[in-house]
Amino acid sequence: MKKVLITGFEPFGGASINPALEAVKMLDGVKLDGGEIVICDVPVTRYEAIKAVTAAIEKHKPSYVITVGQAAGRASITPERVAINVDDFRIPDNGGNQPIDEPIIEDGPDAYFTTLPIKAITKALQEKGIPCQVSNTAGTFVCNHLFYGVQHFLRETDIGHGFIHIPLLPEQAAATDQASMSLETIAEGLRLAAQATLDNKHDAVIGAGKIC
Ligand code: PCA
Repeated sequence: MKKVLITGFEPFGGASINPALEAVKMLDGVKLDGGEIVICDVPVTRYEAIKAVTAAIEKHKPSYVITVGQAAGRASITPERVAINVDDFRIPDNGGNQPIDEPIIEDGPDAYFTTLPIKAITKALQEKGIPCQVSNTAGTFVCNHLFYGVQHFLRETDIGHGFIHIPLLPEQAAATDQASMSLETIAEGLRLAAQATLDNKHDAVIGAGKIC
């Protein structure tokens, strides 16, 4: 039985909740067709985040890893295409770190592409009525940092990994004009993403390009 490790970030920036962690907690032990979900929680702290996920990879020995974080303002679930080798933190992380234009891995490649079938994932969610779009930037904060660091750790393995950003919960967005999505929809979207990952060894050829 293949394991899919799905990880969720803790709250950050003074917030008391992170929908990534809440959704991932709902998926612990969930059975998939041909697999099972295992989870871990991740501190929003430079390098500690990478350490938490690589320790969980060593413990669970998954076939696939899906790292998940909150992206305030996004209206859909967004599988990320690319991680870049730069930390440029607009706010301090939970450890008080605020690097500006520093590499994540000294002498690492400029970028890593996802090794998840993000077009197939996007199609699977859209077909179930869950808003989902490929994203071409994971930002330059701890989410991109984790995405890059885990890709680097897995670079010589056949373990697939990618990052998915999710919207705020309605209660987080209630006093703002930002988009939101219910916890149940986010969790179901992540479950479908894990299933689509197991089902698609090769990604679907579907256009998701953007003109700025
Ligand atoms: N979102 C932040 C870090 C943790 C999280 O859930 C980000 O997008 O970088």
